[in-house]
Amino acid sequence: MSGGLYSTDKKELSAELNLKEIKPYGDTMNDGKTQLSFTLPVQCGDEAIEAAKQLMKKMGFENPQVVFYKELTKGFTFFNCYGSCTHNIDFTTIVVPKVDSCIMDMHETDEYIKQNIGRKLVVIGASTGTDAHTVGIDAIMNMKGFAGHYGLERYDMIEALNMGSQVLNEDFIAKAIEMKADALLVSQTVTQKDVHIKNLIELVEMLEAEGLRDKVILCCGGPRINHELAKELGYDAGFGMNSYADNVASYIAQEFVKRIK
Ligand code: B12
Repeated sequence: MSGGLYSTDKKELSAELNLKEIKPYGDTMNDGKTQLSFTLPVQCGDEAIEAAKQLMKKMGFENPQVVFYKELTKGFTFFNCYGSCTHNIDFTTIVVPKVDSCIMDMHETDEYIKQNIGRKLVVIGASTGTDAHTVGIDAIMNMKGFAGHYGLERYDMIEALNMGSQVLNEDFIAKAIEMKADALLVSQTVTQKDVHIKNLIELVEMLEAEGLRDKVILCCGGPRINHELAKELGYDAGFGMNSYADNVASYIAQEFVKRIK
């Protein structure tokens, strides 16, 4: 039977969705409802709340509401706010550069390396520079892995070394030379004042100076890294949030095979 209540609702909802003009969804299509939080460097009070609302209007939110506020410390107020976004995006024109490989699981990648390369690939990873965050690189490399995805140390056909955090670029390169690394994995979490950009570029320049850049597959990753940025900085591939060992292992194996062919 067609035209029941459920199918009518569905039809109405899909009729309202216009991919050329998408905006945030709260409980009704196109309502623009958004939650955001920020801190203003002003004394907590009514004037601070009014300032937050006026700022939201300038950001393009209708009906701005402060639903929570708290003094962080003297002279600083934190806000949680709701508002309706007045802007929209043409989703049909979005193009995002992506790592060009097909994602395989651990067993498939091991088998692929056995069949197509015939030896273990040597992969070294580190969180470099002043960055002390280890959880990201551990998620990719540690034997137990992350979110149900085994890390590179568990792969039969990958010899993986995780150097940990705050590894200087020169020490990273020295280890790469010593172990004859096929791939280098850099993790960067802190992006304040673009420290990651400086550090990532420095590594590329140092590898070039050593004549090593073309001899390794160079990848970076982290919560604020994406493939486009990685390419811009001179890396072969970049991996962001929700990436796993499967993604990077598949890429390295397939890229290695491309290069030897
Ligand atoms: C835990 C933590 C810490 C711990 C780290 C402990 C440790 N052993 O790692 C400690 C307390 C040391 C710490 C310190 C600091 N932290 Co901190 N920290 C965090 C926190 C809460 C979680 C990070 C985390 O573990 N995520 C979980 C992992 C699994 O996710 P991930 O890193 O994104 O990794 C995934 C992907 O990105 C990807 N990936 C990551 N790396 C790589 C690499 C490759 C090759 C590949 C393929 C993929 C990949 O794969 C992973 C799995 O999907 C975040 C906030 C948050 N909720 O994210 C802040 C956060 C990262 N920290 C922050 C800051 C500012 C700091 C400090 C500067 C604070 C300070 N003023 O001292 C210091 C920095 C010290 C330093 N020199 O680096 C900020 C960074 C802001 C920014 N944009 O720069 C955050 C976002 C908090 C915030 N909202 O302000 N921190």
